[in-house]
Amino acid sequence: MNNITSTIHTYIASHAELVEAALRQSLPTAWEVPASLRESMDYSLMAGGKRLRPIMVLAAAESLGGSLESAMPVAMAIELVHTYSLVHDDLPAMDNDDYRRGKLTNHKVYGEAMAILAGDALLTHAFFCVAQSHKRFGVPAERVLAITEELAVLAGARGMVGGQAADMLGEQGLTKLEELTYIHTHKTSDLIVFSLRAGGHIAGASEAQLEALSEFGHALGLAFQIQDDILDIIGDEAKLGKPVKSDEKQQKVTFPYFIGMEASEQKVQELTNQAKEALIRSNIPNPERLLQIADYLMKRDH
Ligand code: GRG
Repeated sequence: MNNITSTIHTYIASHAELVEAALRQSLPTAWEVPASLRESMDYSLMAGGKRLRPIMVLAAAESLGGSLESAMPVAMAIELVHTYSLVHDDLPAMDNDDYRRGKLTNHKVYGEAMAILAGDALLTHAFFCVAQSHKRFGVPAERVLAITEELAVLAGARGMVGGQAADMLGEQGLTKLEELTYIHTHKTSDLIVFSLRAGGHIAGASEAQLEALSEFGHALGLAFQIQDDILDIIGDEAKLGKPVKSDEKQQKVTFPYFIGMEASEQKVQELTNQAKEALIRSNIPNPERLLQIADYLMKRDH
């Protein structure tokens, strides 16, 4: 699996499977917690996410010679945080979505109160998993402490939650590309930056290597989000069987809304190259998988 000649698709699929297996075993049993809470957590955690963030933790650790086993608890933690954010984002008080990944949203199945609690429990379970990386896999305590602090910052008010709040407040009318970039940076890039730095911390990265991973993650996260916005429009066009008119596009304030589709596609390319250059310039010994992941994300169609 570590053989660089295996394709990036195989790498991603095999690592996603390892993450799935670890996540499946990680939740408290129905004996320990109310069965419906466990079911509600499990429902969203096992709903078919791409597992990109945990794969980034694992790939970053491997790029610096760290082991998969020691990185797995933190890989699980970031997927738990990502899942909680989606469960809460879908709630009636936020996006009010009925479907995610082709399945009914958590609150549609378990009710709003249980969906809120499941999100809370997924988030707190993430910190339990981070602590386990020291207790069960011997990751040095000072590295786990750094990971804990960065997770709290990058997932919290200064990170993803702040981005979500800015997005909500901006719904009244975003007028500048800088405002949208702020939202994307915090809503999307921050968890990606966390994933890469956490993998680095586990493998004992230097400050300079961590900085390169941050730069890579920041640019890649923005590229990922712009690509998401482009795919959204392409998806809408496929459903309608015709191009989305500019007044219809205007309902969603995204990069394509501000600069058009073609320039957005160029931006994805530019940011991906910028991300890759940060790694190539660094002294990270085995950056190949991370570089391949960047290309894979730029070319993805879902
Ligand atoms: C509720 C605190 C709170 C935050 C919500 C994650 C989020 C913030 C909102 C969801 C909507 C959105 C477009 C977020 C940007 C990040 C993003 C592109 C999420 C989707 O990530 P994927 O494609 O999802 O990795 P899967 O389904 O593969 O896990």
